Amino acid sequence: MPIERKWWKEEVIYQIYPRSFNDSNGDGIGDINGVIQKLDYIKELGVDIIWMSPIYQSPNDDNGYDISDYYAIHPEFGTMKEFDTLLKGIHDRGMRLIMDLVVNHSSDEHAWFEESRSSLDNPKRDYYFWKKGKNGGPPNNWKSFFGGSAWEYDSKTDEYFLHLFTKKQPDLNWENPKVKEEIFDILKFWLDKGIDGFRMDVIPLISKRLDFSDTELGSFNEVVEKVYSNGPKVHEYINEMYERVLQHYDIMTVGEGPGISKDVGLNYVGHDRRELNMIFHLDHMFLGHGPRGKFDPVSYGWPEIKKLFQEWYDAMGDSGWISIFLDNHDFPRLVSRFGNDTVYRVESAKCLATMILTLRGTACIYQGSEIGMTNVDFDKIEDYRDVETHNFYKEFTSEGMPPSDFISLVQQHGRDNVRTPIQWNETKHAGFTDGTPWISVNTNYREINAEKVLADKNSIFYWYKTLIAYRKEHKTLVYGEWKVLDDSNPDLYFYSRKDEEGDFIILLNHSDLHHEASFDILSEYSLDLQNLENDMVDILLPWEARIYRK
Ligand code: ISL
Ligand code: CA
Repeated sequence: MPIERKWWKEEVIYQIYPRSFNDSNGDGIGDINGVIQKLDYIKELGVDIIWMSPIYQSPNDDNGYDISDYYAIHPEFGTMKEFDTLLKGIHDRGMRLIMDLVVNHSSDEHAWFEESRSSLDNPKRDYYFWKKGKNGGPPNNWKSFFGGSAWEYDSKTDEYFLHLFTKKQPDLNWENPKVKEEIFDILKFWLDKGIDGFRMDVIPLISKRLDFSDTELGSFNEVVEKVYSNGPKVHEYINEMYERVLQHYDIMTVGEGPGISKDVGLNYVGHDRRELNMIFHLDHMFLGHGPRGKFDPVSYGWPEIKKLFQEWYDAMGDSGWISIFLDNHDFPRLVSRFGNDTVYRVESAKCLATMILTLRGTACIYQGSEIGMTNVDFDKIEDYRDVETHNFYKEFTSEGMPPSDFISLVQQHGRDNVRTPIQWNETKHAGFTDGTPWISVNTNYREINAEKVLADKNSIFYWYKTLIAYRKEHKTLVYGEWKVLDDSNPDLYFYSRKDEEGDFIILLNHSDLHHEASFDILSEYSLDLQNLENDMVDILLPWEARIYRK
């Protein structure tokens, strides 16, 4: 069967982390009106689909990924009326909006949980997972993603509740049909408002292994994959969501997939599955995570990254679909992690952009990548805001790690690297706010900002714009077969995209070195795009990217 053509395969996603995007009223927090003010900027880039991280009512223990009312906009972001204006502004510009759906867990301040915890026989008790302790401790040895036990004791009823994330994010019990009804109602509410789909937070985690047995696995990633993710009823639940709700709308869904390996990916996105349209698999994001996760790093390089891209391409075949991305609000800035954010910042940002927009999968760009924003180097724990960073700081330093050692790990791997305010211009606080930003602006904002890239036709911004337009013009880059042509040099990525409509070769140099590139086949092609000025046909400059066409 030929690969199916769908708008959500062709369009490009741009992720907004609203807290850090643009503050319109001087309270230091990015907001809906701030996004509205920048819609023309987003449109200028040429992207089609805006994914907004959560803007619902939330105590903000995990910046909105802990929702206390799924039907309300958090006042710090604005009002429902402003949301409607935003949605209209997006649609008027021919773009779409997808919202974050966080229904593996709610906030502990959600009315459901407040009732649930109030007594053993409360009708909402079974909205969450409550268990008796074992040997004076929690029911099992499961650990939370953010450190410590995944169980929290509640003295009121002398039981523990499950929270795979922070203790303010209790896991919802999808076994309970009433919970599913509540969730389907939430979906319908937002879809009926006219949004264009959902990014589904940790969706493979929604079905639990109900024996809650201890795990003997030593690495956290393995625990996620084999114990937390891909539970026995996960496909039943997602399929039910599809049959009951999703299929009735012209929308897209992308599941965030911690624990979804290439071996089970198609179960979520195979074209006949009636589940999700695509997944953000995290395999390449989790590269470098040691047994205890990101703050326990191990080394890796391009060979491992390329191997994963190959495996996922092979696993999806023409049936399933993934998104291609190199960072988001949970992982370091792509140019700092995969590129060179000092000497070759611009070159490497463009080179990585070329990869994102020429592999097979829906390209997803995280806010600030188009400016070339980098990681931050805050050196005090007080400068960080992320609950993950603070929890692991306590855990690791209490075990004896010197605080400065932990901080250097955070500077490389922490989530606040991507959560500093967007650098709009060189005025105070980078033009993000007239007040005091909720998290400090990266000190490099005078050098790196939107105003600067917009004024320079050779900037990263316009390279993205060119690539996005090029990909739209040449659908072969969306649907065409992908083939690695020569894998002998680990610093080079050399592949083709081909179908009956077109024939392309992409040549990328992922390194700070010059490399020879005398491939015979290139003589049959003409050079269409190149990220740097270089007349030497057979020599690639550091981080050079070229697109050839026949
Ligand atoms: O960043 C990670 C931990 O180091 C990832 O494992 C991340 O926690 C995981 O991918 C799930 O992320 C999603 O759910 C979390 C939320 O904190 C993240 O922001 C969100 O993307 C809980 O809702
Ligand atoms: Ca604000």
